[in-house]
Amino acid sequence: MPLKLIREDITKLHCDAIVNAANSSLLGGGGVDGAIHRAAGTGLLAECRTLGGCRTGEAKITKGYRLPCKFVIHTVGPVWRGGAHGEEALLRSCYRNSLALAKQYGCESVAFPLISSGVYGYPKDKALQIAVDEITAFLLGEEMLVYIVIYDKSAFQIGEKLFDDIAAFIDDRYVEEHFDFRYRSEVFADSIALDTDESAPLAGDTFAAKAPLFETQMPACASMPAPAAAPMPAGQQKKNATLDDALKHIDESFSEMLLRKIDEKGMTDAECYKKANIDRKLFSKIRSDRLYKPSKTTAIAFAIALELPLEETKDMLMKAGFALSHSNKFDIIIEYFITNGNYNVFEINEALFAFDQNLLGV
Ligand code: AR6
Repeated sequence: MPLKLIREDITKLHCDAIVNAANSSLLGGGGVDGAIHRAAGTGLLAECRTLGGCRTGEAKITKGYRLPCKFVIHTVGPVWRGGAHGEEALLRSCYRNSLALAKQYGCESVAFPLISSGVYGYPKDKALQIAVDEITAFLLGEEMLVYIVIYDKSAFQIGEKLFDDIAAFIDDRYVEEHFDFRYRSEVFADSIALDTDESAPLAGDTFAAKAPLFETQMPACASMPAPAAAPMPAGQQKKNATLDDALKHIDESFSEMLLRKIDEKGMTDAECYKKANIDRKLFSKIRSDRLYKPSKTTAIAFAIALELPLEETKDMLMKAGFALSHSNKFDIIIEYFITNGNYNVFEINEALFAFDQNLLGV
């Protein structure tokens, strides 16, 4: 089952367990710990007193009391002391131990705050990376719905370089779409925090130089006998091949195309839906219903899991009745990642989250 990034107060979540970023006394404190104790009431503190504290990197579980969740998993993150004091290993073990406890108690859904990233000072981008790494590694072998809860937007940072690249890519595509430069200011009004320097060269140009070429090259025909008629230009041959291919699959539904592509890529179903951040039940529905109509985010999530190039992604979306356009940020961000050959659905979701867009998967 999938990983979801959400912006919420963790104490409001109706899931089986929420994780508390506690201190080793387990007797409450500030930050998320304070919020959880306040919302749970004194019963939680009374149970915590019986636990004998908790060492850094370890986790203990209690009931949820007045919280909407069944359990609270208390874990103690490391205090950031520059990174050379075993902080990373300790933070990883917070996630591992908490997830192991959630599994042991039969939880189907669990929500994490960004442990150590507040009072304990762990750099937020690193803390997020570790959370995503550990949770996705766990989900490869388990069925659980795991949330990473981002409380305030400023607590969330994707790399500055990535943010700037995507912002520039959006800028470039919007400009392309709206063409007339008089519209640029309106376009910017709709962009989120795109503090682009108008006098700087458009970063889209830089991007074009970096972007990998996706179209497959036709085999060279130098050694073939000279044809009687003038040879078809390579571009035309390529178009015909694509057209032939498209015509062959013209009646295929979204579900059929998905299953065919999974076979062609030599993937198992589970590899595909996990990579797409889609849960097993939804995948089964799509598999068993030839005419299933997925949401746009689901359709794209599968195209990403299958690592389809842009044109095939568009074909697949079309089967579900959607298109990618340049007049919407979500679509442009997807295009950015595909043309950069980055098919990591979790990294894409981090970027979509940073730009306030819907996330891929369920
Ligand atoms: N829901 C979700 N996330 C929250 C909430 C909330 N209600 N409140 C804060 N956060 P912190 P730490 C986020 O400081 O760094 C306590 O005093 C917050 O934005 O709660 O592990 C304990 O007793 C941040 O991103 O935990 C310990 O002494 C994240 O939760 C110490 O702080 C973690 O911030 C633990 O420090």
